[in-house]
Amino acid sequence: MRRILVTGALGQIGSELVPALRERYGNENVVASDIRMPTGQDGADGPFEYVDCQRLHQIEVVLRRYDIDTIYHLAAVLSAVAETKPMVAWDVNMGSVYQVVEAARQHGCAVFHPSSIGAFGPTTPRDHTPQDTIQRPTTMYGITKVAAELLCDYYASRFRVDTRGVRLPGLVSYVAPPGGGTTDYAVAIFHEAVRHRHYTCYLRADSTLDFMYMPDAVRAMIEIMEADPGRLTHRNAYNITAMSATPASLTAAIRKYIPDFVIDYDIDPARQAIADSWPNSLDDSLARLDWDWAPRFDLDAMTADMLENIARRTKTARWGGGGRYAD
Ligand code: NAD
Ligand code: AKB
Repeated sequence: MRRILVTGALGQIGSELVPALRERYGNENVVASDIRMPTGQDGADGPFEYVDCQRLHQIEVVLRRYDIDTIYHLAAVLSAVAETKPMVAWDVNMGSVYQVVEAARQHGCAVFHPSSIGAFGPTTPRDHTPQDTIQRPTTMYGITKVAAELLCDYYASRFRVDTRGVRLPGLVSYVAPPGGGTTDYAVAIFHEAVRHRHYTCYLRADSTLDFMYMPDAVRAMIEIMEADPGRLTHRNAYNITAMSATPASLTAAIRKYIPDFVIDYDIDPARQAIADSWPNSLDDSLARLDWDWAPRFDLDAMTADMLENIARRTKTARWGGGGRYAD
């Protein structure tokens, strides 16, 4: 049975990954941690620890206290916020991943690290972006993601730390709000469609990016850590994707359920520039070959599930300002 520490556990991914890990490995075997403290029911079904993962000692205390063997390292600053605070993003993203792999080396832990489509840049082939290709990102977020991919590979080859990871596309979910990324519109559009039948989008109608529904992403993060290491031709940063979408195609999918939904556009040049530097679609064939990765939700299935769940919760739901959406 694994004993797992999740860093940055109160964010968009951790809010769904922690319950999934607890269901699979047992509540007491999954320690959630963050630099924010849980509110309401967050983390109530298992251990929670304050861990600033820029501080090696704080990580080590928890690894020892709970006899941890696997770290899911989610703490980070996302792309849009990183462009407004590049030095903070460098410190948090690089400082935390370095302390985590170093703690893992000293304590014999495996590490999951989520990279991103943000690890690519404007000179990367945009369509069916290959697994191994040009990575010259033009954002601070992307720079930290490429460096972290390399650092995790280094710790795997140099110190035999079992580091594994995927390059996630924009994630769509209804449980927790996204944490300041370029792809956040693809979450907000569903909430605004249900509540107001109207959304003002900060990206152009034709901005094409890869997306994935959170249940698929959570499953991918568990499956890669359980994959047969003998089959893995890469340690880190497997391309994975579920769909390529635009604000216009999301709008069309939503209108099948909410025909009077209206979208208009007020372009944010900063986030548009980031989106324009990222691929249109990833080639995830190596993940499919090496560890049988396959998404279950396409655009229509995700849209139906998002709208149904948001409608169910919407009477008192609100943007949580960093917490969960309230039921
Ligand atoms: P998020 O912003 O929602 O959550 C990040 C969490 O990290 C927050 O709860 C924050 O309080 C915490 N944190 C920040 N600094 C910390 C520190 N020093 N120590 C401990 N905790 C700290 O992010 P997310 O969407 O859950 O993303 C998690 C990871 O997945 C990140 O590495 C992100 O780059 C990656 N990723 C996310 C997406 C996506 O669409 N959500 C896509 C690609 C990659
Ligand atoms: C962001 O937009 O920053 C994230 C990501 C794709 O890495 N959602």
